[in-house]
Amino acid sequence: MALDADIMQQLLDTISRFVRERLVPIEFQVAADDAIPEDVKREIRELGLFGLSIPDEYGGLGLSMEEEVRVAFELGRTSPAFRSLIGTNNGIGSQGLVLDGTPEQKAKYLPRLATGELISSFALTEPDAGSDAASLKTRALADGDGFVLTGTKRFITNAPYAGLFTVFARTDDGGKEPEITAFLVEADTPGLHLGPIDKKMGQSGSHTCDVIMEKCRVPSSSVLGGLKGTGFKTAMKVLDRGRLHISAVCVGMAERLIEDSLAYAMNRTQFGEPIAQFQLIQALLADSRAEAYAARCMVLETARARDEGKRVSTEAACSKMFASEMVGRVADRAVQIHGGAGYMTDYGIERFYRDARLFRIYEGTTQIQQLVIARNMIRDAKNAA
Ligand code: COS
Repeated sequence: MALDADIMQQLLDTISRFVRERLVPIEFQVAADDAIPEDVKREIRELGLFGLSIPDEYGGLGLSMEEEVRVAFELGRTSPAFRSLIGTNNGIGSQGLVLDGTPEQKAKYLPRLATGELISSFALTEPDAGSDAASLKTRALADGDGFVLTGTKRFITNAPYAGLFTVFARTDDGGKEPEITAFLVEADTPGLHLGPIDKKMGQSGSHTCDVIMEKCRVPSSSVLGGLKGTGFKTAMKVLDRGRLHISAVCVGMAERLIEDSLAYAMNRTQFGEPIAQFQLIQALLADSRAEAYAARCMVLETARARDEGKRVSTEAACSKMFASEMVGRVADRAVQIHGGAGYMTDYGIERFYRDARLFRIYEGTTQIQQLVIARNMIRDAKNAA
């Protein structure tokens, strides 16, 4: 359900001010420490940012998809570490529960996810199952009134502080046709261990690690939605939504980089005038502006269609592909406009350049988005014939 327009505007203004006044000034510190200060985490919790997409009956803000992407535009305007902290509780970590959880499962976990008291992670990827998610090897063997999980999940965002994992595991007999089931697994379940924190190219302050399950016993009540064999579809639906959210973050980052590049170009003087006066610099600015605007329109249009109940798998993949590639080009142009300064760590532009690189990879690579788009086109054409 959508919020009242005035209340929504107030929320956006509050978040925009918080980003500008509290988060942007500590971007360098977060990168240097590879950590978000505890007082800022508390403020993020107090603003209700962990519960943007969690229904209001469970204590969240219950934003519509359009409202959520508008918030993500704002959050995208600073280091992705901040967005990543709340990203799993609003997206891939909670949406399986929101979309397919039983009433008991929702009541048990969603209120604490909405406040940020509990952090959730989405455990799909494995060492040998990334883009080919359905080839996952983690097994869940039925055992009395429960299951025993064994397997390793890789690059799991927020796993180092998660209290709850949505784990995707095979519940079939090991034959060719995989049956994938989603389980809600609490972090303190005996047999669940974490690997060391991964060292990454960018996005400092946001953390991933392996989640290792060795004979990890969970009750039958932990099967998401109480239904075996529906886990893969849950994962795909969650990713459709997540991809749209990430697209909005890409738009926010691009808009921030364009503003920074414009300000730099208007101040930096060469050949006796600000470099913004040179047509070759203007072309870089104009290309970035047009592409960011196109991505913004795609994201909003897709979000509205989803709010109307339409299936937006193709459009979400188009948005993710275009917006993540777009922010890569915008970040590259931002480095170019800043020249030598863009390459130096003191200006922070090179940090965004590294941070942006992940957007083309996680929640489905560009190549997976291409595959989803083309497959859906062919399916729709066959259905129409
Ligand atoms: N919504 C609902 N159901 C969906 C769906 C969606 N968006 N996409 C697929 N499904 C369903 C299909 O309809 C199919 O159901 P049936 O068996 O009833 O026909 C089932 O799921 C299997 O779909 P499909 O045959 O397309 O599966 P594939 O294994 O061939 O490929 C891709 C699926 C490649 C699209 C998938 O593995 C994928 O998205 N990979 C990327 C994973 C990813 O993004 N990882 C990022 C890490 S998590 S942050």
